[in-house]
Amino acid sequence: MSKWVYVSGEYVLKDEAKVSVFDHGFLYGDGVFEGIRAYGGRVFRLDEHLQRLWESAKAICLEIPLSRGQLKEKILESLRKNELKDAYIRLVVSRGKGDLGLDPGKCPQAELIIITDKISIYPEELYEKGLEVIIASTRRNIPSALNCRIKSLNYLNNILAKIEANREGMPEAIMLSKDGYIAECTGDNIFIVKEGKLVTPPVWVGILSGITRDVVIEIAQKEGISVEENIFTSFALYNSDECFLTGTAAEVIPVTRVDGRTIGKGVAGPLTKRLMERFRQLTQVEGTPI
Ligand code: PXG
Repeated sequence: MSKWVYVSGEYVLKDEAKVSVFDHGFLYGDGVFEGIRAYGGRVFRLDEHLQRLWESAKAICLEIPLSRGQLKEKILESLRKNELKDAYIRLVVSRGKGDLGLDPGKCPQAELIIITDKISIYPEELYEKGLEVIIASTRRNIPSALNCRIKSLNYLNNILAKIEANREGMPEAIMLSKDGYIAECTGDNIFIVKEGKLVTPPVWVGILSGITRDVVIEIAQKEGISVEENIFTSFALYNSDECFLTGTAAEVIPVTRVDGRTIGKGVAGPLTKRLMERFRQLTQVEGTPI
C-alpha cells in the first residue's frame, strides 16, 4: 500500500524516491506545494487545489511541467497504483536542479512530485473536546515580502510558530498579522462565532486562501448562517462564543481554549458542530472519482 511515488516523470518505490541536493526546492525552498484529500474513492475539490497550485506557480514564475489535465490524470493514476481510496495527496513542484546560486534561470527543468499516502488525523475525541492553542509571538509573513497566498515550499514562518506551540505542549498556534490582527494557524484557517455570526479574517490580511475555508463559507451561506470576512483582534477571539479551524488535514475542528482563556462553554459549540457535520457529509458525496 502507498508504495509508489511519482518523481521526475516516473513511478519509483517509496524508499527509493529521491531528488538532487542541487534542487532549488531543497537549497532555497524555491517551489510550491499542495495538500489534497481523497474520501471513499473521490478526490475532494481537486480542481480548486489545482487552480491554487497553478496560481502559486504563476506567482513565482514557475512552469509546471504537465498540463492541468495531465496532472489530474497522474494524481488519479497514483491513487489507483497505490490502491488508495482514503488518502492524502501531496504535490510538490520545485524549481529543479540548478547551481549553488539563487538564480532560478539556471534551473532548466522544474521537478514534479506526487506522493499519495494514508492520512493520519487528529484523534476523534479532539473533535468533541476541541483544541487548546496559543497565539504565537512569531507574526505571519507580510504579504508585501512573501505573499501568504503562495503555498510555497518555504514554511519556516509557520514552523517557528509551531515550535512555540510545541514548547507549550499545544498542538497548534494562531498567528497574527504584522498589525496584530488574527491571521491564521500554522496550517489551518480560523473562524470565530459571535452572536450567531461567523467571522473569518479576509485573505488580504495575509493568509492562505484555504479551500476548506471556502467550503465552510459556502456551507454556511447555504444554511442561512451569516458569514463575514473581517479583521478582528485577540480580544475578540478570547471573547468569542465559538472558534474553529479549517484545513485539508484537520477538516473542521473546534478550538476551546486560547492562551488559557476558555472559549464559550469550553466544548465544541452548536454552530461548529453543525458545520463539522455538514462538511463531513459533503466529503462523502462530492469529488472527482478515482
Ligand atoms: N493556512 C495555511 C498556512 C496552510 O498551509 C491552510 C491554511 C488550510 O488550507 P486548505 O486549503 O487545506 O483548507 C493551510 C493548508 C501539510 C499540509 O502536509 C498543509 C496544509 C494542508 C494539508 C497538508 O503540511 N496546509
